[in-house]
Amino acid sequence: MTRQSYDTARAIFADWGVDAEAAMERLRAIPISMHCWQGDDVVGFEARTGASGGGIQATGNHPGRARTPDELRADLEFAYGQIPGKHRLNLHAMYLDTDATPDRDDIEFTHFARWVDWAKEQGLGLDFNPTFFAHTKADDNLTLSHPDQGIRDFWIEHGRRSREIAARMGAELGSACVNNIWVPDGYKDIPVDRRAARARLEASLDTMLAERQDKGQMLDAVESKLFGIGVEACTIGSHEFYLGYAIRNQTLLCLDMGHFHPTENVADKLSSVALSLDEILLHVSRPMRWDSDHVILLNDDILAMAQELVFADLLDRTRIGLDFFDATISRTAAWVIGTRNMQKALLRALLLPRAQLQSAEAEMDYTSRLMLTEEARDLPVAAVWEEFCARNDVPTGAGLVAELKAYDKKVSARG
Ligand code: RNT
Ligand code: ZN
Repeated sequence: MTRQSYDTARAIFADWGVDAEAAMERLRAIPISMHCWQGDDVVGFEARTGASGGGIQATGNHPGRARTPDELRADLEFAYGQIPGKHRLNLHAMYLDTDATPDRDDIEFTHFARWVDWAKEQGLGLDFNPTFFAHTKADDNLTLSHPDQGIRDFWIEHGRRSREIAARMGAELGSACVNNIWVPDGYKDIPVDRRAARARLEASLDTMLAERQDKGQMLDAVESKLFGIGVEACTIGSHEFYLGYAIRNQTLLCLDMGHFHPTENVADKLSSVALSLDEILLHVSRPMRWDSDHVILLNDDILAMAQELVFADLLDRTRIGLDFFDATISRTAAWVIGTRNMQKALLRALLLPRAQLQSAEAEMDYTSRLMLTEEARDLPVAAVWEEFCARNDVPTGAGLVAELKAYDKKVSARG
């Protein structure tokens, strides 16, 4: 597409009362927190002492998995190079970069210092997550709610240290680091004392979060889930559990799009939870039949999410994180396509004739609302996206495909 088609598109949007320049400017200022774990199939870089395979599984055997922090950083640099704008990296505690071999209750900032130096160099913000899975002490699918006090204490210490690391990351980078807590805790078969398990989880979280951290440096977030493999009957950290917890403790609530019943509309939840919470964290994902973590497509779910963020004025109160991992395709292509899809969805939402749509609805003129939403689908969003990419010096179309393929080929010789 050429400059001319952008100018035409801009004029078409102007006819609809939409300022394409303002939309691009807004989009440019929305950081997406890209998750490190798509790059290596959620394996991490721990010395394998306490580590175990349990918890989260990526499926597939596409060649080119990053095996070291240096390989992962190289892949990330490539990926960010194909994504317009400045973004963030979401690190998990098991991605430490050190010759030391600390167990999870022994991690410190120094084990992540190389990531921070690199983030400074690249102009990236960092987010963080304690890792409560892939460890022998999580093999029962019980961590912070484990009946054994010793195991709970081990994980509390891990979480406490993660918060300190996150705070230091935020301080070093001058941008608050979100520290997101997700635990796999639950029961395969029907429990008889859900209350006790939830009381233990709450008490552990309270201890873990007791130390005050500067909100300008780090923000706590808690992530709920409906069910997981091996915990079909009961997840201790359910949606209701964490919604209440987040409200009582003024943490962020993390809504993962794969963590609800497949017919639930996660976009619909934003305006409700926002009434009781200052900030929200999203894990944008694509569940297929269950929490399968497929690469996000530019589909209705993602468009609805983006539209809610824009129309409910939630962009400034929402941290957009991604959470998907597919090991059957190029991992770098997965990052790039998924992240760009989130941006495209946001651009599409920013380019909708919001004032007209909202006033039609307020006047109960649902016919106009329908006409507008459906006619707006044909607006030349692609020309604006093309222009946005050109201005940000990243390829589109065949050029992008060639870049993604070449990089995938380059890393395919990795063992
Ligand atoms: C698991 C949660 C969690 C993880 C990451 C790796 O179901 O979605 O967010 O995917 O922490
Ligand atoms: Zn998640």
